Amino acid sequence: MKLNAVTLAILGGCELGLCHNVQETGSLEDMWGQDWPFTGIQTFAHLPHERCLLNTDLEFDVGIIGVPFDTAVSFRPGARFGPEGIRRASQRQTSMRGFNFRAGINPYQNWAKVMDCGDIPVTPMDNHLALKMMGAAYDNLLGRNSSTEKSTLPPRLVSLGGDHSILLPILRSLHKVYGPVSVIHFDSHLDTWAPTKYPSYWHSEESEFTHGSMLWLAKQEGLLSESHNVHAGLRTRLSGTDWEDYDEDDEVGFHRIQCDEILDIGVDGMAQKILSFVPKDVPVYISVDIDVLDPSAAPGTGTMEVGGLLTRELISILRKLEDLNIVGADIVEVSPAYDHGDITSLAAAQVAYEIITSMVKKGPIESSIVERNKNQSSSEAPLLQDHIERPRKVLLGPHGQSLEALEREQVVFDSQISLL
Ligand SMILES: [Mn+2]
Repeated sequence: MKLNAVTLAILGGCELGLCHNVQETGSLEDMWGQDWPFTGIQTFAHLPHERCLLNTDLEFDVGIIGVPFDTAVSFRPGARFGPEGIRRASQRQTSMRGFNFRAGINPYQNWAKVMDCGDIPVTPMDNHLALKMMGAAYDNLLGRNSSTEKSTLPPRLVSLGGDHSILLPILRSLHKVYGPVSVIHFDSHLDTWAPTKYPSYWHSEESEFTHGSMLWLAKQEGLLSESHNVHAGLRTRLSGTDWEDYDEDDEVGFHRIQCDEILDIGVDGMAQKILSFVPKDVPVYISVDIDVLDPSAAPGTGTMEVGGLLTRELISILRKLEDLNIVGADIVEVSPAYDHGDITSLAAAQVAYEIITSMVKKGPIESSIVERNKNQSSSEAPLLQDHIERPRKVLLGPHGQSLEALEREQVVFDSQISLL
């Protein structure tokens, strides 16, 4: 009888009275290759992990990328720990039990190579440098081929934030591949505020880059579709004494769906309204600020607003958007330090799963859609020469005010403050 090491070990156990009469003949992969949800190094959904930024030859179809950056927030920081929290909360997702009953596919066992690309090691010390690093990282990730031969486009990325400002470098890099994209923005806040809406005597170019101004900045740079962008879930208080914020939001090119509307039109009505603003034949980006959920469902975030969506409602709306050409997505503003029982991170992990499902179910993006989009938009929104470095220019106010006018407004604001 030929004994292998495993059999010998078992026989050894028998001598001690611990024999279970088990004959182990499987390979090491058979015996030890399958993780439980609670074992293993915590990649997103136990997906295979590579540091994609270090291997530009690596090809994949959908990549999860962490962006642990949170130094552009106006209230509570902590979203730099979002990627870590979302990965931890995703551990009960596995390819073995990943069939999405709502969609009818298992996104982890289908045509697409889905992998966890690790994090962008972005600096917390200098936002100008951070913006440059994030842009360079996205250019790196989008500068390669998809794994499938059916696509001539780069892989699609699902970003785990990080605060919402990470959307600016993402849109800059996506613009080079797809032209202006339509943004579906799930958020309780507008995030189209001009930097002047954060008035302060103290100012630098870096201070204009925040988690509430990135969509305004994106508009100035021609990164957004002209009019096929939509906010869903809004319920923020507005500036001043009238609808000025909405007027400015119109100028940035967004349609608005208030969170309260779900009471009247329901989940299906909300989804249909989104689809009425976003054509089926354009590149679409989905950005999910987890604060679109009610604080009872997502307390672990920086700027909570009461009266939000239930997780169930958000998932249902997302599923109804699966026919769109989703070229990228993010889930941002998860701050585990404020979370309770991981419910916010859990919601974020599920949102990522639903979006990955949609990307896989739809199949590779057709290159003809991208070509048409770039040709149509070239006359509307000229490409900037350099999308990594933020243009060093004097930003005008939302109504085109001159710098002098803005300074006069600042003087008025300062005098108001001094009266308080
Ligand atoms: Mn936001």
